[in-house]
Formats: sequence, structure tokens, C-alpha cells
Amino acid sequence: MKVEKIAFPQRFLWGAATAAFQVEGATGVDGRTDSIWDTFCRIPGAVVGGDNGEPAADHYRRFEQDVRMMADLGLGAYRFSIAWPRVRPDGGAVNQAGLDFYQRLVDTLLEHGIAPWPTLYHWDLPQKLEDAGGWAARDTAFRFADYAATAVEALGDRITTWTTMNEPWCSAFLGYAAGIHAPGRAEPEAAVAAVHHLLLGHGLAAEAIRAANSHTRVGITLNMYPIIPADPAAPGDQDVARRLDGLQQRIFLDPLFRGEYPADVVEDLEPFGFAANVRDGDLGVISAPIDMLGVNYYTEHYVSASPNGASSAASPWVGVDQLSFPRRDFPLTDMGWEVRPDGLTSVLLRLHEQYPRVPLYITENGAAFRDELDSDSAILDVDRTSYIESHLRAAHDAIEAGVDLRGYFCWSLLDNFEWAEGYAKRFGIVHVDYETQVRTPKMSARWFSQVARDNALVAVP
Ligand code: IFM
Repeated sequence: MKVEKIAFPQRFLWGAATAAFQVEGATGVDGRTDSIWDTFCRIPGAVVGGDNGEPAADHYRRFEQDVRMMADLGLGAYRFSIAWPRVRPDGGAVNQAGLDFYQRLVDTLLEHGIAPWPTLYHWDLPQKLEDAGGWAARDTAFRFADYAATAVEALGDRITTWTTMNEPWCSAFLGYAAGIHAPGRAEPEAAVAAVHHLLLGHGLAAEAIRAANSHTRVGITLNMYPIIPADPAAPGDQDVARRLDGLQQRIFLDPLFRGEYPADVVEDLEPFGFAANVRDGDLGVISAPIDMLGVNYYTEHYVSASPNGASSAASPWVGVDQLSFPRRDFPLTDMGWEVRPDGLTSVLLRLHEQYPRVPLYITENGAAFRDELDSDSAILDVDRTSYIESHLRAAHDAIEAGVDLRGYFCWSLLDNFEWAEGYAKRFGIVHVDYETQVRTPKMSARWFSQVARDNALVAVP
């Protein structure tokens, strides 16, 4: 019998990810104040089921149990986010009680041999800063750098890799253009200003992190998707693909890695006053070299200038009315996203070929599917397991082609609050019963644990 073994490079990092507002709960304790998501959840109809940040997975109180579980699963790293409104409530003075939570979390992870991988911003802007203009206001970038400095001063001696931001595209476009994420604004001018201020915030925070600790690694995480024209020969479809790729990917990648915004995107965004937000010196701050790029990958976008049968959801794209829509030929996750592992290989190869090379990490990949506990309280999540397996194969293909990919974090460790979808969508490899807070590792967790221990996919064909 021939056993197929797909081995990953030595020291490849295997981890799982969460984010503060999605798992912590305890939104009103130890001095934490409202973030934009607390406020957004109070708007009737904004979040499915009227859900909010409570109880989430009660990770704030149960983190020790969760860390032990990660250790049992053999994970090498835990990607979590730090809640700005705990550490500097209202964006103001430092709150020691909030910082102490992350001290305890980091120490517990290290005691269990798990590398802490914090992200400083995973969408929970203090509401007070939103009241002062939010990410549409330049000052927010400077407040973010102050907060980054506080976090690094407190935790920097135990952290080797900091991520400044998670998916700034979502913050800018879903939050300020489509209005379907907090703060729920539908103001294209504010959205494009937010793009620049998020990037500036990244650059200023990276400077602050390096000033506090010159040995640390700093990076940012972007959500990446191939954008595929429905008819590659149709000029209309080609142009939609160009515009969407510009707004989704190049508007972040080019300033970070080339020190300039793409000319076609600047032109597309001229009606929204984009260029007026950029001041002398900003692009130098934004393009200071980083040590790693995090890639979050879930699916591809298939786009057309005249999308027959497209969903009727409002387009989140500024200046582009055309929608992306799922094809019929591929399976869909519970989010309605096509399962397209090849797209992950394409994304990694594109970064490798078109941008200056930095070590890459897949900082999120995974899928929501409907889970059912069987009579033995086991969850045989075949769909999720197969999704992760196919994407690991795709990641391995990229490594074989020369991509410097150094790790993979599964999204998510725990079932959690899926933003506007509330608790209905479950991404965890560990099931959470929100009533009892009982954790049950799903089949995918057991399987992923074995992959992490073997540093390989092992299949008996
Ligand atoms: O849950 C989110 C996460 O917060 C950011 N990336 C995508 C995930 C799934 O939608």
C-alpha cells in the first residue's frame, strides 16, 4: 500500500486564529468601553438575530481552558487580537486591568509552548474615536499608534511577531461604504479616506513597535481573492475585474510594497476625493519594509459587467455597481462562498511574482458549515475537514512553486460571532454551545491536530 505524504517545510507554523470581539464576551468588565461593534449591534436589524458581543465564546473568562485545549491539539501558535477598548478605553488613558488580561493570556500560552501572535486591530475601534470621525479622520491613525506603543511596552518582551491590522479592506469598505459592518456608514468619501488612514495607522504603529523593540517582527494581514472576469474576452468584464482588483487588493499592496497608490485606482476614486487625503511623507511611512504579510483566503470572486442572476445584495464596491456572484459549478459554504482552493495557490503566486518578497503566512482560512452533534456528541464535520485539506494542498502547491510560505492559521479555533451574521454561522474547528459554553472539538480539529503534529498531510489513497 502506498501512503501519500505531503510534507511541509521544517519549522512551518501551525496555528488557529480568533479575534477579540468575536470570542471574548465580557464586553462590560474591567474598564472596557464600547467599540463601534457594540454600538452597531444595537441598531435593529444590523446583525442577524439581534446578536451582539455577548456571550460570544466567553474566552475572556475561559482562556485558560482554551489554551490547554490548543496545547492538547498540538498547535504551535495562537493568533488572537487585542481589544483596543480594553487597553485604552475610549481611545484615551491606559487601562491596566484590560492590559492584564492579555498579560495572562500571553503568559499562559508561553507556559504551554504556544507562540502568541497578536493582531492590534481586528475591527473594534473605540466608539469615542468613531464619534470624532473614525477612520475617516486622520487623527485616528495617530491614536492607533499610541495604542500600539502601549501594547508593545506591556507585552513586547514576549512577542516575536506583531500584526498591525486585520483586513483593512473590510474596515474601510464594509464599514464606511457598504454600511453593513460597523460603524454602518454608507459614505464613499469616508471609505476612501479610511483606506489611507488605516494604512497610515499601520505605518505609524509599525514605527512605534520597532521603536519599543527593535528585534520584533511586524506585519499586516490582508484579505486576498482572485477577481476573475466572467468572460475574459469581454472588455466590460475585464474592466470590472481591474477596478475591483484595484479596490480590493492593489490599493493596499502597492502603497505597502511599492510606496505608491496604483494610478488607475487613484483615477477611479477621483470623484470621492481620495488623493486629497494623502500628505507628503505618508507613503514613506506606509511603505517602510515589513517582516511578514498575513494572507486571509476564503474564496474567489467571479465578476461581470452584467451579472445575470447575481444576488441582490448591495454592492460593497465603491464606484462599481457590478456584483460578484457565485457560479453554479462549485460547492458553496454556509456563507454562500464558493469552495475554490486553486484560488489560494493563485493568490500566493501572485504575491510571490508581483511584489517584493516577504515571508507569507496564511493567517486565516476555513469555512462555515452547519454542524450537527450526533448521539455521541461528536461532530463529524466532513465538509470543513475537506475544505481545510484541499486548501492545505493548494498552499503546498505554492510552496513547491517557490513561495516562501511559513505558516497556516485555521479560522477559527472556536465557533464565534460572525459579525453581521451573528452566531448563526459556525467557523470553529471546536464547537461552542453558547448556552453552556461547553467546547467540543470537531472532527476537523482532531484531523488538523494530526496534520500539525506530522507537519504533513498523510493520506492513504
Ligand atoms: O470571521 C471573519 C474574520 O473576523 C475576518 N476574516 C473573515 C472571517 C470569516 O468571515
